[in-house]
Amino acid sequence: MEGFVGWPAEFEERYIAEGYWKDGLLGDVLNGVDPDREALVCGEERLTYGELDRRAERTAAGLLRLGLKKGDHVVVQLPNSPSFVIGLLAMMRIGVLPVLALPAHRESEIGYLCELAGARAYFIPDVHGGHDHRELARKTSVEFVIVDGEAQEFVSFADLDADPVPYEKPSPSDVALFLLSGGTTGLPKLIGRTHRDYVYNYEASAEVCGFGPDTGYLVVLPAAHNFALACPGILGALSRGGKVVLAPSGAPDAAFPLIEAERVTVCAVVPPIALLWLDAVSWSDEDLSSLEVLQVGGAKFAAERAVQVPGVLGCRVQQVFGMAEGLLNYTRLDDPDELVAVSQGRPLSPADEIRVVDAEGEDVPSGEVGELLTRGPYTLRGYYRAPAHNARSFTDDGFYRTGDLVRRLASGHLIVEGREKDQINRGGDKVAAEELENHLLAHPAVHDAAAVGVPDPVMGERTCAFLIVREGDTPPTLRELKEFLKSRGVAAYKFPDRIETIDVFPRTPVGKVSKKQLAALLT
Ligand code: J2J
Repeated sequence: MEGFVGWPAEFEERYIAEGYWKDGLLGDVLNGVDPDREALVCGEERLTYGELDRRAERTAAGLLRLGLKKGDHVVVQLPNSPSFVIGLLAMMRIGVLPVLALPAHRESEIGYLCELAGARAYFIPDVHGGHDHRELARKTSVEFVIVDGEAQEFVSFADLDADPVPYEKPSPSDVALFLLSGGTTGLPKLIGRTHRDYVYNYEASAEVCGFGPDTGYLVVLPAAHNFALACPGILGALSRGGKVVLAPSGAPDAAFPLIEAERVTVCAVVPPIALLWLDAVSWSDEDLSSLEVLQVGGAKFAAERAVQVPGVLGCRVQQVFGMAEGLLNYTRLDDPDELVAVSQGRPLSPADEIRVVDAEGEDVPSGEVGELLTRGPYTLRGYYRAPAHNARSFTDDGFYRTGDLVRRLASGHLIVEGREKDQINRGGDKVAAEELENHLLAHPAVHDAAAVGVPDPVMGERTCAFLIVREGDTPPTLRELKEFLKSRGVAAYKFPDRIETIDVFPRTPVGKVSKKQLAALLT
């Protein structure tokens, strides 16, 4: 596929020979499970594996009838709903590639994604969280807009239901879907994941996390996020005959009743949700005793809080340090408590190659902090259509520069110590500083802008925008600035939480804005 960077032949041969890559396809994830078992629960809706399979097959036929074909790209922006799972399975079966946008994305992100991916269709809910996605769709120039709900002038998802037809399946080495990178530069990047690498991603994860037919997996993060989708996530649970329960959010009043009613055994959350749950048990009376494992990842979960989980929530913690780019680290279910509390886990696969390097790219002595570089059977070799960026983000021999600063223990477990990349991790939501700065620079009163993360007890970090205001102009208030970003169609999680005005930016010796010194001004 044009624009996709695959693995060199010698690595492909090795991953196949050593059994990491099999011939599986993502669209076949339900195969082999008893069709009468319960697969998916969302609100009042309950689907067995047989029903889910039929719905996916009929939707696949509907997509083909609409005119979509193998190799087409579709930007998918759906909340946690059966339509997301059905639509995704349908597309994967016929080799139509979903580009997984987040529900919070707006014109700025969606327009860019449609363009970069060359999307033929955009799949949305009618209204979600008070936002009318059809209005957003009218601003794109895709051929087809598919709406789950009231379709207005667009194609209704319900109408995509058609009698199954024969179709040509994709090949295991084909790109199956695109995930979004958290981003460090002006614009987010697309990560092409192939059938065989993503099947390995969820199957190996399901193995390490002990998923099986008795698994009740609660989805509280956006289903489009790698963590909730495939680590082991929805796909991992379905592949093992488990039950997937979709929640609208991680709010305790949404999640706790579902844990009790559906006897949920495992859930993936970001640290702010874990903290919320730790507090909420004292005032909630739901029975959470079915919960066996709380997976926490996306941002660093403090050891002091991790140790509280078993006593307060009555379940184990599993720390997950993952990335849409590939590499996943999990603490193992039988790791000693101490390691589970302090570390962010160790690599999923024996074939994951890890290097911890200094600024010169030399390996640091064991136990010291350095940048994490990685290569492996489910880690990308390049972003889609981004050759200039790829030249910086990968070493010559194909290691991905994660931008994360880690320390490696003798056991192979990693401790995340910080970040080198220009990104703010706002409770697991990633904000590329440069992207935000470019939006801020468009404000008429802003001469220059720098976005930095400020430590926050709940979110881990919040976003502070340092502004140099044009001479004679008054600085915008935080509210005005948010309104401005909203008018530019920027997702709300990227809005600054705070603004500070400053006369000049501190600079590093090479003349770059020193984000470190800026952040230090706030403490
Ligand atoms: C510290 N930083 C972490 C952790 C991710 C599972 C879990 C998370 C993601 C994810 C994911 C961290 N402690 N436990 O895709 O499948 C930061 C790192 C990393 C970046 C990746 C998954 N877990 N991080 O968060 O693509 O900086 O994926 O490089 O959104 O989040 O972000 P993202």
